[in-house]
Amino acid sequence: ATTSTIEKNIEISKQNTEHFKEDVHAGLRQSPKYLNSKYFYDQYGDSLFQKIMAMPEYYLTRCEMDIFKNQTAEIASVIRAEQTPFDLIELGAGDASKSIHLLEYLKKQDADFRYMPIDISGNILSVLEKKLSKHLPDLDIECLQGEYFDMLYKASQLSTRRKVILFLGSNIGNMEMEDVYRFCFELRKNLNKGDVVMIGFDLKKEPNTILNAYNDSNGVTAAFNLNLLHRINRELDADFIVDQFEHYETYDPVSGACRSYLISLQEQQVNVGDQTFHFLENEPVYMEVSQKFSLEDTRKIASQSGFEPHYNIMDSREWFVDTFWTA
Ligand code: AVI
Repeated sequence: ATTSTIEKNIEISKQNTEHFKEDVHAGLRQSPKYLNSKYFYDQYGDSLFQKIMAMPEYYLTRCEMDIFKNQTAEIASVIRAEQTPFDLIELGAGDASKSIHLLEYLKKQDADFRYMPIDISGNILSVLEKKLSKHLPDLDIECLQGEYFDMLYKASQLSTRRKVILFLGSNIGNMEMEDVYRFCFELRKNLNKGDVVMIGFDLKKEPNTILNAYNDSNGVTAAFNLNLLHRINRELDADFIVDQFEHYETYDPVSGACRSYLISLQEQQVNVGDQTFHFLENEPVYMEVSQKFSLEDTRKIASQSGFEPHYNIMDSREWFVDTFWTA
């Protein structure tokens, strides 16, 4: 890398840290206190999430894997209904463990496409790029690190081909319901008529099955939440005593919201950079929502944001749906 790219990267990393600090400060001033789960994914957070995906309780990955492994031809025929070249853009690609089956299939079919994974984590993107260059050396790939809409805009500047957007793993569930609507509306605005989106939604089901997926007995999900406090300590010069917080999970079968909290086990003060926050004993810090949906919810979200619901593919137990909407 040249001196100017190194300087540019240092500048970007400084700006990211500044945003992170502003978000943490603002969140801890709110009532209830709040930390945004998009910051879970530093290097250790990525590895904990990989562990979560491999847990027997975390059924989501296996459900969507079932769809990607066993209904690949169906997925390909929906996204290739129009036989024109396309950009396959994956929002929050992670290690692409599911979409890799689709990529393989499309390559075998000799489909004309470029794969553009977008992720907030530069760490996971470099892992992904290495994995794909080994596994699918002929794949045309362009990794984009950053926020979804910034990178979607960048993707549009790089090419004018038809877009197929993948947003898998019920990542959409990590938004509050009103943000889900706002997000889908914004997504539609960034697409052209005929573009396709494929979104994975985790469906409402037996409540304990859902709760257990986020409250595993080995404490991996707890460590995943608590890791954000370690990250804040390291990156924002903070002094959380991590042992003084406990993970607490809830699931409301009416609204479909599964929410995680960290509970302060004692009254305490925490410094984050130049600001001090006061925690009461048993005060919750709201960390994350993992929203569960009905099929009716997904149709409503599509039509209210200007998409045409087109096709649904579910796993064999009907616990998870990948919906296809056209712009
Ligand atoms: C990334 N996201 C879809 C996960 C979920 O299921 O909400 C994040 C997660 N949080 C705890 N376990 C998994």
